[in-house]
Amino acid sequence: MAFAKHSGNDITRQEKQQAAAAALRWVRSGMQLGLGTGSTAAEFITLLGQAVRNGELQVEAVATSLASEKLARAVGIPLLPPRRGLRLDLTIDGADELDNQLQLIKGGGGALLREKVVATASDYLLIIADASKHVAQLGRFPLPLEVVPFALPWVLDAVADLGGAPKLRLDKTNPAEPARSDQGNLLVDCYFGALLNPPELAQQLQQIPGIVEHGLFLGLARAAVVAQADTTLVLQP
Ligand code: ABF
Repeated sequence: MAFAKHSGNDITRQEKQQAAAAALRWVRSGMQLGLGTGSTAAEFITLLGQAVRNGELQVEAVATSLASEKLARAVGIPLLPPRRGLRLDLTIDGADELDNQLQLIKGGGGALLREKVVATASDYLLIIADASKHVAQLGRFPLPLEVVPFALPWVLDAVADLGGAPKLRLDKTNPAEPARSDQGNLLVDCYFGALLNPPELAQQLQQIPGIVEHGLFLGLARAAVVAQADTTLVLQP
């Protein structure tokens, strides 16, 4: 009997779906939700849409990217516009890396600015991830920055001075052009290596004018569901 050879991608896809399904159990009708960005968050949005369409859940949501907004509309999730005083009960989002203290690197999908705005407006940020995202120490994944175009040369100098080996992210479909965030800003990926002191690095980056946002999410996530093989690990610092 020939056994289907599971490729790494199949397993990762299964783990993403597993984490997304686990996160759905945290949602209650009446909640105002934040919807994350990336492939794991997309799995969650799709599952949530099914629950909304079949009447299991009544929720409203704010999306963290135009892509997630488009998907949410397509699957029937009612969307909320940002407004003063709006607090979200729960935001479910992915991450590029997460450690045991729930310090995160995010922004590989280019949505770090809206993700951090929505995470900060949320009472509870739940991260969903496949096993490959869970690391002992942040830094294997390059740290994304959102940068105002005018400031780019000076930001590249300042990040290089910090030891960050900055690289301007190019558009995936047209590499002759730089990638753009939903806000039209540029994205820079910084190779610092292992991050020995994420809070200190966050402080240093926040001093550089022209950096709109960085991808270190510290003290924002309350829990994470990490799917590994056929189990889900719930991390709560
Ligand atoms: C998003 O989730 C981004 O911050 C991050 O890059 C991405 C991870 O994407 P995926 O779930 O596709 O691995 O929040």
